[in-house]
Amino acid sequence: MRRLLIILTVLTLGAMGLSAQNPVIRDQYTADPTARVFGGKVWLYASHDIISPVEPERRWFCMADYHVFSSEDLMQWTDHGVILSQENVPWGNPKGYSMWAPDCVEKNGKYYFVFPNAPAEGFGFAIGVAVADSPQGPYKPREKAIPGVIGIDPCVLQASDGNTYIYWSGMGLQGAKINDDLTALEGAPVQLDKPLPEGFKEGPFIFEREGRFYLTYPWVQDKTETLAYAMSDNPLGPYEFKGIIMAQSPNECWTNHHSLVEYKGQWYLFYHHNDYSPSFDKNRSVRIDKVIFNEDGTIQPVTPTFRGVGITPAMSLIQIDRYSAIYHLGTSLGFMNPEKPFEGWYISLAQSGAWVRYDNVDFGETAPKNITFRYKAPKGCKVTVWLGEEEHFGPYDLPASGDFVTAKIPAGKDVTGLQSLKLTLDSGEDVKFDWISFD
Ligand code: FUB
Repeated sequence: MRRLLIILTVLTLGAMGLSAQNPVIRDQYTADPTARVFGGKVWLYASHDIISPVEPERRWFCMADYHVFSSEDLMQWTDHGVILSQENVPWGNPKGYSMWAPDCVEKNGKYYFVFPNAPAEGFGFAIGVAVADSPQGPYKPREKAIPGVIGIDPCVLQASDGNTYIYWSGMGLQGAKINDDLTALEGAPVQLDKPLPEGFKEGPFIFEREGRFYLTYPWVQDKTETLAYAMSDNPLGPYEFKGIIMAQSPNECWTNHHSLVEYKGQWYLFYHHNDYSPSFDKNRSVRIDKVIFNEDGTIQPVTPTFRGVGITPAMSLIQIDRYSAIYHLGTSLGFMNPEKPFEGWYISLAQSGAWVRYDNVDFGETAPKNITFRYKAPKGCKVTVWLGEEEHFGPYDLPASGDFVTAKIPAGKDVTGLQSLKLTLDSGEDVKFDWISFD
C-alpha cells in the first residue's frame, strides 16, 4: 500500500517565490509598464500606484515615486528600489502624487528617464527628464521640464532614420522630433490621432519593426480601454488604423497601458490590470503575455492570461490559481487573505469533474519523489493530476480539513521534462487549492 504522508499543519507561506505568472510584481502595485532591453536584461519602468495617504480626497490615481525592476528570464524580477520621488523633482509639486506613465531610453551610454508630473505652479502635467549612467540610476532630474510638452504618458522612439522622436498624450496624441539629449523639441508637434478612428485616449507606445512604425494606444469604443494599433512608413505618420491588440477587460478596469518589446527572439506585450484591487481600478499590476506578428507585419490579438509567460519549475510552489485553462462550470478564485491581497489567491473546485490546467511546468531530468498539495477540503476529496489524456499522478485521497493544510504524498510516477498539469477533482465539494509542488 502506498505510504501516505500527511502533514496537517496550518502554514503561513506567502504566495511569492519563483514562478512565471501574472501579475509579475507581487508585493506592490505597478502600472503603465514600459519594458526596455538594456545590457541583455529587460528593464521595467512603471508607475507605482499607492493607496492615497490623504484619503478620501485623493481616491484617484496616486503615485509619489518610481521604482525600476529588471529580469533576465521574465520570471524573477529584481526591484532596484525608488529611482525618483516627487520631492526631488525641481520643477514639480512635491505633493502632487502625479508621477504617471514613464519611459526610459539609452543614448550614448546615458539613460534618460522621461516622466510626467504635476508642476509646482499651474495645473495639469508637464514632462521632464532625469539622467543616469546606468538603467537603475541614480537618476538626476533636470531643473526644468521639456518646454512645449504639455501632457502625460511620454514615449521616446530612436528611429532608424537617425532621429529621436517623442510622443505624448495632450489635447490628442502628439508627436515631434526632439534633440539628442532630450532637452528641446525640434519642430512643431504633429497631432497623430486625427486621421484615426475616434477613441484615442492616452498612453501611446511607438516602436519600429522591420522598417515600419507601429503606433499602439489605448482606444475606447465601448466601456473601457482596448489596446489598438496603426502602422506607417514614417515615425510622424500618417498612420493607418489596423485593429485591436487586446480587447477591453470584462471586469472593467478602466485603463490599460502597455508597451511591446522583443527579447531573446520573442515579442511580449507588457500591460496592466487591477488584479490585486478588484474593487478599485486605480491600483493596478503589471502583466506580460506573448505577442505574435503575422507575415504581413500585422499583430495577432493577445488574450490576457493569468498564466503569463515563462516556465515554472516543478519544485517551486506552483500557483495553480494563475491557470492556463479551467473548467468554467465549477471553478472560482478567492484571495487567501482578503485584507492582504499580495498573499495571493486560491482556486476553488466546486464539484467533481471540475479541473484547472497549468502549462509549462519543468520537471528537469530527475523524476519527483513526492507531490505536495496545499488545500482545504472540509469533507476530504480525491484528486488526480493529469499529464495528458492517459498519463497521470494519483488519484490521491486528501483527508478532510477545514483549514488550509499541506499533504505530502509519494508521487508514484516517473515524470521528467516540460509538462502541462491538469488537476481534476474526482470526488468532493468546494475544495480550495493554494498551490501544488513536487520534490
Ligand atoms: O497611471 C495613470 C494614467 O492611467 C496613465 O498615465 C494612463 O496611461 C493610464 O494608465
